[in-house]
Amino acid sequence: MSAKMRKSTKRSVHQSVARRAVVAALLIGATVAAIFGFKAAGQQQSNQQATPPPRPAITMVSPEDAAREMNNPRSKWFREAKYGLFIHWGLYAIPAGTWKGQQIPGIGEWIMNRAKIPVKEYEQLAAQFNPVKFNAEEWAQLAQDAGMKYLTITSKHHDGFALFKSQVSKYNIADATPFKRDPLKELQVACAKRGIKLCFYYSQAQDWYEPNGAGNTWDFGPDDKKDFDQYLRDKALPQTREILTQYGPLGMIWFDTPRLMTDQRAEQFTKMVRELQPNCLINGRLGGKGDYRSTGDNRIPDQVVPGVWEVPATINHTWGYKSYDHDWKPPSEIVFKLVDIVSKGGNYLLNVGPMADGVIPQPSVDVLRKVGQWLKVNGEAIYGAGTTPFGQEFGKLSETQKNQQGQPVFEQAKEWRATTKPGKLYIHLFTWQKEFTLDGVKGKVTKATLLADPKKALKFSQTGGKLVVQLPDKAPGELATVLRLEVSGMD
Ligand code: FHN
Repeated sequence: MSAKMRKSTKRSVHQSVARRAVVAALLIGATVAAIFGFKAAGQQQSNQQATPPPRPAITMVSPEDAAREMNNPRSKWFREAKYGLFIHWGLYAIPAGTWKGQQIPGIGEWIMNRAKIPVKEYEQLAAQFNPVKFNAEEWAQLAQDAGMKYLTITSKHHDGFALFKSQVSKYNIADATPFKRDPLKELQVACAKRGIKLCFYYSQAQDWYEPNGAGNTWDFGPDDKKDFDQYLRDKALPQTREILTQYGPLGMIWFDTPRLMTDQRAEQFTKMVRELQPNCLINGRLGGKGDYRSTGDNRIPDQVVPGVWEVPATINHTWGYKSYDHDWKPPSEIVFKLVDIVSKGGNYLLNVGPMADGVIPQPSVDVLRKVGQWLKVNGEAIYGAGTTPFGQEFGKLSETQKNQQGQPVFEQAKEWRATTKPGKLYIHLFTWQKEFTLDGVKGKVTKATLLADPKKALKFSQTGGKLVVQLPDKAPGELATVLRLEVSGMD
């Protein structure tokens, strides 16, 4: 890449990052509010002056609990996988963000809630849902081409509509739509063929279709007047049983927004999962203890976080399809985020929102495939890789900028990141220079190569912990370049 091209790529990445930062801030506020059921900062009443402290990206746990997460044999595949495909698909793909001619603000799959659509109206979407272009093979192939090792799809989102054949509720794709097929069955077959772990998202608490499910106050009144246990007993638990028994071994169940969930209620789900599928993971949003932790949506911690965790993230600004959200993150940003997350110890669960006809929007497909090509060359530095031994590359607390609470803002640096494997150090370079200098190297570097050109040994010199590597004049590709260092005595 020429210096001019690099400059303009860098500029366009920065511009799009800045533009997206504003929307992301709004999205984070809305989704945090969605999970915990309180008003986001922008929705505060005017007489409430105090700004709540920013929520941390992730809940930290004790070193003992982090070690427990890491040593859990059930999560071995997940710790190695690092990168998964999230799919939010359901009836909300039909309105696609617009209801009765009005664009409804917020995330697409929340349209029923945001527009306060009565069940009697919303449920009529089922009669129109006929995704004849849905092709499980294509979706699973996309995940594979993208280098994603697991696929997590909404078996039932908050709108209460099941994307699978259910005996528990007729409000499901096989019984209530002209489509009649069971996409989850088809995905089971397509994923198994490709060795992709199939995982199901299931909204255990919010169910806006059910009088006693959490969340639908416009049809059914306040949540605290509901018989939530009746809803769990008659729908959420038996449907969880169905997804655990109808689709072969699952990688995980991804529960979400644990409103009204108590330890005791969560325990009923945990017990069922453990009994029916002892190897199936439980994510961190059930309401009790899961096998790992989720960060807030689109929240990447600033530093290494010990333990097992995952960042659920959007590729534009919605999970469910919205016809007018075209602000796709470019491949350079997705690669950066993937590397950043892996270098800090997490997994990246990146979402696409298929349209109502069953097609995944082409721009998102293009981005995923581009990142997949990068992973074909550089996957060695991602899959099963450990955290950075450094930390200085993440950035630092600002000396001038403060947040609303008066705390210094973290200024993220984006030049490079590091991941590790036994005897190997991988330096992911996001900007190019002819010489790369690294301080604080432990052990002795014996060889330096680029994953993109592994046969060519690079010249380097090491003095104590300071390493200087001579790089080629030009970066070998458009996206990050990975420098592979073989190191003795670093572990
Ligand atoms: O309310 C949901 C939202 O619709 C989406 O499913 C995300 C994905 O992490 N989870 C909740 C908000 O955090």
